[in-house]
Amino acid sequence: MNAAVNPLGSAFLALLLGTTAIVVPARAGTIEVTIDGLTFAPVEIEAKVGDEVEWINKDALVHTATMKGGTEVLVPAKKSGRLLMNEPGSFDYICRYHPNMKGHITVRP
Ligand SMILES: [Cu+2]
Repeated sequence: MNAAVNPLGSAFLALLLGTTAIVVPARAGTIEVTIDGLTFAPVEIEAKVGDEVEWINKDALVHTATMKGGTEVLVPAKKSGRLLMNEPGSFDYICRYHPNMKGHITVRP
């Protein structure tokens, strides 16, 4: 292992030096949550910072994924919506229109 050729290492260095840098985590991925019959599935997901969560709405109703604190993704009927996980933490969310719809995202650093 040679730290000098680690691309993340140089990104961190750029950050430390105050250079404008867009850090793209090496293994960013997409975690899919299906909405079907007014239910998020799976209810509990785990992501890493830099991952996106995609909600895929199979219902003929508009839904949202609304986090405590205000971040909200609109998920139109038969369409999908995405959100970049840019901070670690533990987030409960609901659908604004159907508050019985509940989900949870754990975002690891
Ligand atoms: Cu809804």
